Amino acid sequence: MIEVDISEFAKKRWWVDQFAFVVLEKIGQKHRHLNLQDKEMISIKNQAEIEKMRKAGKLAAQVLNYIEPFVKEGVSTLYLDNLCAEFTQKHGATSAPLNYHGFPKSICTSVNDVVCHGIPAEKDILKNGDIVNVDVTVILDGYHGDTSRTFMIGDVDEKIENLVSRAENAMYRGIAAVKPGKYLYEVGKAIEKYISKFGYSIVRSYGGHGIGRGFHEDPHVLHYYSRENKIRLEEGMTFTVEPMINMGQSYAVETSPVDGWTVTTADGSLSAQFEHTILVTAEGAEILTQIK
Ligand SMILES: [Co+2]
Repeated sequence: MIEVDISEFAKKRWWVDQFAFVVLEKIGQKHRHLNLQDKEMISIKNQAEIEKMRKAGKLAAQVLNYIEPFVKEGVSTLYLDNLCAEFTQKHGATSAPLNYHGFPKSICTSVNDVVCHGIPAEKDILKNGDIVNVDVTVILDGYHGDTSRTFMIGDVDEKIENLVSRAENAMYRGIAAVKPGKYLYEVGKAIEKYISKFGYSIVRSYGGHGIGRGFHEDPHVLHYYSRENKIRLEEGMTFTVEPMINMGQSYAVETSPVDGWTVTTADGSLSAQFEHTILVTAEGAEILTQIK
């Protein structure tokens, strides 16, 4: 009878659905990957992973707080590197930059016209009026926390002070644009809208990045407006917002042919940067690298 056939079919369907449900549930609990355009693989962190990200983020923030009073006129950037490395180890973590694609130190120290990836060195002594970005990334229990701040040494010219505080504001504007359902390009759009009125430029060759088990995961986060970042934000995504703002009108940068790392502004103008690791939440963004 037809009725029997239908119920048999329905039974089979039910088992297929159950099986699919259980599998999806398992994947969801473990680690869900979203397949987006350009085959970008953005990991969605589950609750356990988020907890680990919070711990790693908090430690990275603690390293910056710890180093702040040492960032003074007369100290070498290598001294800061040593202190940060020691503090990180003491807290059961490792410094992610060390040996990352051959990077030789534990933190990045980028002074004045250095945009990013400056290598700490004994000969690099901080002077009155300098600015220096200290970029810290720790790995704690397998997860990364990445944050940076630009510090001012002694008496800094008012113009430079403005650049630094606006770079920080720009980062917070970008973070404030994060919300599930919105596109990632809103971050760059908000930063660009704010920065454009000062006659500065936003570095394009380097951006923020997804972060988690990996130091640099998808997506690549642009700090200027571009449809390339037409990626729908979802709860559980974790990435950095870290605009590099150049005082000059050109966003062009150069990488040192000598060390292969140090990135400077092409026009020699100063560059400032702030960075936080954030989690996309139902309400917006939770800053993981901030100690409340
Ligand atoms: Co970063």
